[in-house]
Amino acid sequence: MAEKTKAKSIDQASLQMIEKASCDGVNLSFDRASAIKPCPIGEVGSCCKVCSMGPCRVPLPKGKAPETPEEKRKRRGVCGATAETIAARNFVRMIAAGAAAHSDHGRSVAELLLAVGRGEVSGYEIRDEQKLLALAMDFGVEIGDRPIAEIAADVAQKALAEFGRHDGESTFIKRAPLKRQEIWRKNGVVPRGIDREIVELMHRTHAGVDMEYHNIIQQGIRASLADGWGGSMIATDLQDVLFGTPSPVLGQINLGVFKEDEVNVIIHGHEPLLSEVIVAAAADPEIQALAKKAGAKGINLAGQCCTANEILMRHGIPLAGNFLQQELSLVTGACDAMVVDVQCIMESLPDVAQCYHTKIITTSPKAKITGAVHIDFDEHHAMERAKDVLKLAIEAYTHRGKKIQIPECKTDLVAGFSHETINYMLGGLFRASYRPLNDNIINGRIRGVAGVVGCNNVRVTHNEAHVAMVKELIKNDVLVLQTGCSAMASAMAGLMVPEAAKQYAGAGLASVCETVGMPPVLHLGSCVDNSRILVAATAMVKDGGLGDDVSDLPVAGAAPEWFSEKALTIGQYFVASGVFTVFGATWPTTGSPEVTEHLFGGLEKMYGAMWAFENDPIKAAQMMIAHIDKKRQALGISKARERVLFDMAMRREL
Ligand code: SF4
Ligand code: MSK
Repeated sequence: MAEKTKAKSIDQASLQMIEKASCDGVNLSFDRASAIKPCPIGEVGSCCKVCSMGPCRVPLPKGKAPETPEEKRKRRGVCGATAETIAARNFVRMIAAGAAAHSDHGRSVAELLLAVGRGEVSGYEIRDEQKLLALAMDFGVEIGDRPIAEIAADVAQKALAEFGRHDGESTFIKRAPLKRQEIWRKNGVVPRGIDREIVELMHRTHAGVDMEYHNIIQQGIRASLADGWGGSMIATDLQDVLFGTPSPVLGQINLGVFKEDEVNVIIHGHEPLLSEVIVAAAADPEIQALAKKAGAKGINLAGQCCTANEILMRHGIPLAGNFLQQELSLVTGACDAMVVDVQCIMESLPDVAQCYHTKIITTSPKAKITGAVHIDFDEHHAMERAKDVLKLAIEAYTHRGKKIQIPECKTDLVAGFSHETINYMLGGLFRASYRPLNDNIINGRIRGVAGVVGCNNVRVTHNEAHVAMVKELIKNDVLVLQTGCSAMASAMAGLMVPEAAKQYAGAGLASVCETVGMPPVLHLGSCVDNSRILVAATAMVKDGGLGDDVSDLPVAGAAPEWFSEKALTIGQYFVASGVFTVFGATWPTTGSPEVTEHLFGGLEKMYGAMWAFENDPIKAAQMMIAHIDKKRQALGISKARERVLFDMAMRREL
């Protein structure tokens, strides 16, 4: 295999398919990335195109630093906007787009819950009544002896009202530690309605409105919190109510999950509304009979990107792979249909599919692609639509060509570590709590906790940074929590099975994992499920012994291969929630040293946490570990000590 090809991914199955694509004459994102170099001015946030007098480019002068005050004074757009304003505006507009995507996902789930509560749809039910009742209490919905459907409808309406809340404070803000809430209030960033914060952000970044970069960043933070503690949290909680709160489940990942003798259907995107029904439809006798009539042994469902995480966690459906493997799934020649909903879908899919027999099926009125078949998903006719999708896949199966090559690569993983599962797994049914986790952090067996999340980015080697970073962290006794495509990268590398603890984790972390029977790297779900990490961090604070705010905890966050605006939003709400967060791949504000310095330093004084950038995953992991050690020192737990069991005399003295 050519060295140039090897540099594209660390995953053998992906490399095989990249080679096959080249033989098949298929143009992949990997090829396009070689052909299109990033614009060096746009990449660093120094290009403004928010009005028709531009685009204005305000790059740092090349080759001679530092810039003189006179040069700096002149480095402005036509309207007079400074490089700081332009970089800050670009940065927060990315946050707004990410927050909008997650939150619109949350809104769709709330609308479905309302329809279920009102009895307007079939094929869905309330799967986690306990979680629904807890939400009812959060929202102040009367429980009494009312029917569960009625409570569900009221909860859904309250959730929907969160999006348009005109003033006051977003309801879930109260879930955060009290000290964190005070920090937000002091800084004036407690979000109101999600829609309101995004609209205000877009207003403030219109030409000629907010022109002070600190102030612009503040609104970016407010919008990010509206996502993390609002839209995303609503999505996660209501999905758990409707589809069940995940618990540990064994699954498999990688392109080897395709089956040559079955109709292979990939479900790709983010929202589980349709995919949940497709899972049910695939087992329907009518569909099974049609598949057999077409000569297949059955229907083989697999997921891609975060829809994959959703159906894996709840049904054990295998994962074909992460973001950069979506085109590669088609290159196997064995993908009969790829059905997509929203987010992280490549527009090139119909073009790649033309080389094979694959049907690309869009399902959301919000996300159509030229060249794809569109079957409008409507929850009122969910089962019919799901069957329509599968019938198209069965039809496509009969047109399979000869270009089939399924890599023999698939890896086991255990997923489904929701906050509730971690609570139960560590504390037990009758004493569910984070106490054992906190105790193990205090006694030093676990050094700290890291949330490693986010995407793939074709500008860096596929999966390499995720896997290197996670291995470095667990080797140093840091328990890793993961979501999204990052979780899939670790799963492909075999880090998400309990046996990985012995092979890869430090002695302390390995001993805890072996006792509990858990992997050293926990899969918490999809992109919106980063809200589970916020809840877990808060539970650690509330259980005591590790300070009184998230910023006191020995925890850190990272997205080493991010590409999506959603990842930036997640990073920003991590930071604003008190979590030191390191990004890799690229950083979008370096065109303004002042804005970058504010994000990488100034925010620490305001929020007790800041951003950092480091492209080397080992160095980035070391930065996270250094931060964890700093927090351990501040907590007075930097020296490992065994837990002392108090006898009665010691208790009395205490
Ligand atoms: Fe140029 Fe100002 Fe218009 Fe931006 S808003 S494109 S800096 S004139
Ligand atoms: S799918 S946002 S590429 S993690 Fe959630 Fe993966 Fe990033 Fe999309």
